[in-house]
Amino acid sequence: MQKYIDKVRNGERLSIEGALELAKNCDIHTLGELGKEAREKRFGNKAFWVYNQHLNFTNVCANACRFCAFYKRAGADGSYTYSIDDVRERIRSRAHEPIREIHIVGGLNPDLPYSYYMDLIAAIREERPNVAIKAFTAVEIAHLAQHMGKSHKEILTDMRAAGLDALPGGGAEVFSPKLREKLCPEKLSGEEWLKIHETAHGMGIPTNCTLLFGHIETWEDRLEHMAALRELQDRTGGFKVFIPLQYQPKNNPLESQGTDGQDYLRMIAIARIFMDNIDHLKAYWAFSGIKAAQMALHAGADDFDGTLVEEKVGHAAGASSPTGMTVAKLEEHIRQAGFTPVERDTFFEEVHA
Ligand code: V47
Repeated sequence: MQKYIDKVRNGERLSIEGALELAKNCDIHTLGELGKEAREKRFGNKAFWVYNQHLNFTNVCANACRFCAFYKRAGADGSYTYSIDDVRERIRSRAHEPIREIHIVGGLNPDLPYSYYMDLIAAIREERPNVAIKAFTAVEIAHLAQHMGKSHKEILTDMRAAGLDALPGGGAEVFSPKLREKLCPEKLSGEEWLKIHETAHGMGIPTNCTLLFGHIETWEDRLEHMAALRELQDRTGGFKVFIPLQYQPKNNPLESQGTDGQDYLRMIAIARIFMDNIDHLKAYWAFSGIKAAQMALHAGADDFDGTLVEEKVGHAAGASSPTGMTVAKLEEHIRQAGFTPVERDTFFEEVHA
């Protein structure tokens, strides 16, 4: 074990084997310290946040993922899809706020035409010419490619022409084919998810990446997933941030109780030291809870996400954090944890208002 600790301290890359040894056997204090040292080397005492607005445009979804409590079948009670006018209204309702990013994720609604995706982006661009639009995951790109007979690149080209700036990291779940068979058999494969992100990177479109953890996966599955992301990042450099998404266990058919605080901190520390080529690591307070996210800043995370307001995916599955936060609160939580809040944009450039 000591040889792996030394490797991390010397700035050397960890193998999957080394990361597994630390993840399973290193005490939490040493592991947290390694994560904290690595984040301090890059960012000192800074903790980043973004002024963003979430938009979950539909909960209708053709993929019945077993971990998901957000999706509804078309026509089912509680199902919804925003019209383009609804979207405009939601964007206008916060026009007085200095929002820098609109983050858009939703279900895979098979009734939405190709034009909906382009019109949604274009409408937001018209309402808010200066925000960054981070919209749709690889799941929608794969679906549209299949149904329109277009390539991933053609779809991303159309989206970019409409105003798309970046892709969120959702839909990655866990890449292991065996686990995907159990968790989300209808969803695109891990291989296709990676291909779509590689295509986006090749076009100069930055993307985020995620791992859904804390359900039925093992540390081996987590490391295999992170190794695939690290390998792609070596080739493209296009990932802006890695977000470990802590599984929320309520209101879904997956029989897992979810994970605990120590496992969350271990995940953050291992992500920081294993994924040495992805600069930023997000403590996503909406899923982890605010207190755990504050602790995550001490274990390797450097980003506290943003103001959100409309977070439906995690909350449908029992997340008990607020669904949104004022800038004052966000900064207070970061300061309370002992860090200096720094506003950033979607591309992780610091914003000095
Ligand atoms: O892909 C679904 C996850 C993701 C549950 O890129 C669940 O900045 C936990 O992608 N428990 C969508 N997670 C959210 C997403 C995201 C969120 C925040 C920031 C960014 C970013 C991206 O939510 C899905 C899935 O992995 N999810 N159900 C659940 N029960």
